[in-house]
Amino acid sequence: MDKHYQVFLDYLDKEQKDDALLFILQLLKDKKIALLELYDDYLRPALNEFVCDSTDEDFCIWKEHTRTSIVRTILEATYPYLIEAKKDVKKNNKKVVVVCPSEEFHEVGAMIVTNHFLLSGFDAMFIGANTPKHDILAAVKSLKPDFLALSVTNYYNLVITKQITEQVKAAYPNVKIILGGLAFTKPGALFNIAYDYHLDTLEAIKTLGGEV
Ligand code: B12
Repeated sequence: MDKHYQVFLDYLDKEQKDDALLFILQLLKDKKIALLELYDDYLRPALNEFVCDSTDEDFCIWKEHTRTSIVRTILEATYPYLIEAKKDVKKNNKKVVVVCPSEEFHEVGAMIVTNHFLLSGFDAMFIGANTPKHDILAAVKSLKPDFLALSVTNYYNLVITKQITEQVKAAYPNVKIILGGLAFTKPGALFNIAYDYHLDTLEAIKTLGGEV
């Protein structure tokens, strides 16, 4: 394991929010890591590979919540680096709206994916977690994006996802639908859903950014 990542994990394990944030800011300032490395090699595994070694479920839950909150702070606090990085990105003049449907509270993946879209040349906007169908349709109506990207983690949110995609396709047939997130890794998850792209790697966003 990378030595910097190990230091970062130690801070997270002890819920040392200030140390974790300052450490990451220093790594970025010293160019020891790049922004995409931060997202993919630090923040994502810190959450997805989190193992709680206690048998006390309540203890594990608050630890997971605190860790998520620290990761969110780091994502927001490093946004100025994204603004800088975007200056060197060739724009493709395509707009993408990223959103999580109602009841989908897992938002860190969607936030990171939005930043990947931005760094791949898209004009990208994250609307939020737990967004009702009506509000997603209203956003599509007024923002007129080229793409609607839905981030879904929980399998039980596939039902509402199907409804959203059908209504978007019926009302705005030119809007291309991108699906991504853990829920779509379940076999058969994409069956019967109206979509244009299912992207399962972040590299695929970059490829799409160059093609459209
Ligand atoms: C943090 C977390 C939470 C937090 C979320 C807080 C927040 N503000 O986001 C809280 C505490 C709220 C939470 C709640 C729950 N959680 Co939870 N949670 C997690 C955890 C630990 C990390 C998720 C995360 O943020 N990962 C980091 C991001 C960066 O990774 P990612 O989401 O995978 O996203 C990447 C890719 O999937 C992809 N991607 C994602 N979206 C998109 C979209 C597009 C368009 C594209 C191209 C790509 C893409 O790119 C991303 C970046 O690399 C996972 C563990 C795990 N192994 O996934 C469980 C996990 C996702 N949770 C789970 C469960 C069951 C729940 C609860 C039901 C628990 C409960 N009993 O209360 C609730 C449900 C809440 C709800 N209604 O949504 C299960 C889901 C199982 C399933 N698929 O159904 C997991 C897998 C835990 C487990 N092993 O059982 N959770």
